Amino acid sequence: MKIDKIQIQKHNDKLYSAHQRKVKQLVNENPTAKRVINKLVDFQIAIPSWALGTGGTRFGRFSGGGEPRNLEEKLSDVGLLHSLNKSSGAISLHIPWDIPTSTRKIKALAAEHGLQFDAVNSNTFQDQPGQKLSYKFGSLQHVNAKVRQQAIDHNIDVIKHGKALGSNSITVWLSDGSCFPGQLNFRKAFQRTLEGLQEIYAALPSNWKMFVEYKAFEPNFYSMTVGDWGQSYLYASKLGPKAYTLVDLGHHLPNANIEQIVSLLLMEEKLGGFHFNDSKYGDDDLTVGSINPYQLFLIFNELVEGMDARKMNHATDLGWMIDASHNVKDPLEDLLQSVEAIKMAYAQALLVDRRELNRAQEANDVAKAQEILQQAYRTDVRPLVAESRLKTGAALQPIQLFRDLDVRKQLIFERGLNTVATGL
Ligand code: LRH
Ligand code: MN
Repeated sequence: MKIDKIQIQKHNDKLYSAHQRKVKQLVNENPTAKRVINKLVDFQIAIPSWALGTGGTRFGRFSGGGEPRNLEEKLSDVGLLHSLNKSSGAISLHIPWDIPTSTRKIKALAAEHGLQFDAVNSNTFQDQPGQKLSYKFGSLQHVNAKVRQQAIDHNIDVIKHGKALGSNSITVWLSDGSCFPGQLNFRKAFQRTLEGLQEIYAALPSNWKMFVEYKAFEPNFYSMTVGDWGQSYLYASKLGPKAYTLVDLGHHLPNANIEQIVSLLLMEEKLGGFHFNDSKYGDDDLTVGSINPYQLFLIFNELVEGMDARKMNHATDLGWMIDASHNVKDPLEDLLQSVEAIKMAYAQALLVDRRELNRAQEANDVAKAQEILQQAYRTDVRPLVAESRLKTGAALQPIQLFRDLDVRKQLIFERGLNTVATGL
């Protein structure tokens, strides 16, 4: 299903005058508003190929119907999101869930939808049909060298798929770890994992990056072999300049100060990118900004401060990706909300008066510092995000147009009620 320019134009025409009034007021009140709008236009967020269907939990899965049945339909769904918000211009594939039938056809289809291929993801957390050796007790950490080699070969294969599609990075998330004390020799597990990552690193094309994603627990519940930012930083530092850490917001222990972690990894030039989502308890993979939008703002506040300190390009120098799973919302509406939340947090962070904040910090004026931060956070930037969409031919209110056009009903009509998308 495609949404054409006419449908978007008609939608925008209805909303234009009210929108214009709000933007004018914001631009009058914020001298940097125009700069913020232009920054938002360039800021693209990659959509995970594994989050276009209904996820579910071990207790149950309640599909909404019309889910993509193959990679072609996944590209079409991400293309649809991109036509609505012109902010989802890339897809992140997961191998083997999304092995292209024809790389040439898939590249052409992606180009047709205006999509790039962001980081490719390997999968050594499941045993595939016909797989020789099991990953039950881990992959790169495994006591059996043959299992480790199988995992190394898989990751090198994933790099090949990514290279053929025009991607330039791989995300390695290892479910490796242990569930009980005594089960694992932590030192050997680390060293074996490092050796495996070094072999994968050696297979990286010169312009590629490797993202080492850490996670505190699940599916192992006593130790994870890449369990926190420190361990990921250790691997990335020992691997070399093409290796970075990847911060999945849901992969921290409760109350971790993620914005401080981000600030330090950025300072160390070892922050590679993000898997954005939100959570209240564990790796809940909920809609970005749905539980703790202030934390998301504080993370972007550190990102803008740290990236400007290193004169980095906000849009291109880090990996901006969503990693979510949908149990009760329409997957596409959920993703539209997540992209919106990320762009709102970025816009608010761009509105922070850095000179005043620095002056307050250097004067230990704690209350003043909070006032400056919250002035930006409490600014309703939605008209600026909408204006950035208007400037790129996208919809002023993507979810409203998604519903007005009955997109889900159309997808169910085209694909049926019981289609199941590969992924989580
Ligand atoms: C692990 C993770 C990882 C993906 C998987 C789908 O929890 O965040 O990034 O490979 O989800
Ligand atoms: Mn993730």
